[in-house]
Amino acid sequence: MTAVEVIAMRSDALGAWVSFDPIGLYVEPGTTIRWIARANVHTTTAYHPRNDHHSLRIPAGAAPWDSGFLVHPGDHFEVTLTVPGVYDYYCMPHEAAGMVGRIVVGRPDGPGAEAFDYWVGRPGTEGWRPVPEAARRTFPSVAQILVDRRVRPAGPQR
Ligand SMILES: [Cu+2]
Repeated sequence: MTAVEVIAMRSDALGAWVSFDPIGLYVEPGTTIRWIARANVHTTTAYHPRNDHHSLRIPAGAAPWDSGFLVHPGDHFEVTLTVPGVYDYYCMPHEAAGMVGRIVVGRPDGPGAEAFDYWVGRPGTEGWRPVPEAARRTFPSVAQILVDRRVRPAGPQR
């Protein structure tokens, strides 16, 4: 039996507040993650150079994913994460607004555990896009995910 964890893709009525919920999650290797759109239009897209030159923030041996646009409430997308490490991902239309999430699979290591700019100046990273400021502020820390296992986002009433 495969374990399944659900991550909701939320928004307030005006789209001023958008978030993955939970934004931080710990799972064992082999867990299936199911993202479900609840309001607004979202994607779940791995931080990986193959996804529009984003920096690599998933384990080196893991396959990147990109759901494409999930338009209707209830639309969903699944990925099974088998390679241990930290996985950072974003929502394409809302990355600049800070809609990002982090999953720790078994072990808190790999590129997703590095500082956001770890790759700057390294050969082969030309053209990689830095993580936007609002996204940097939104990621829960790996340490918090290891303690809480499931990190809820700050609500729209901030
Ligand atoms: Cu979004």
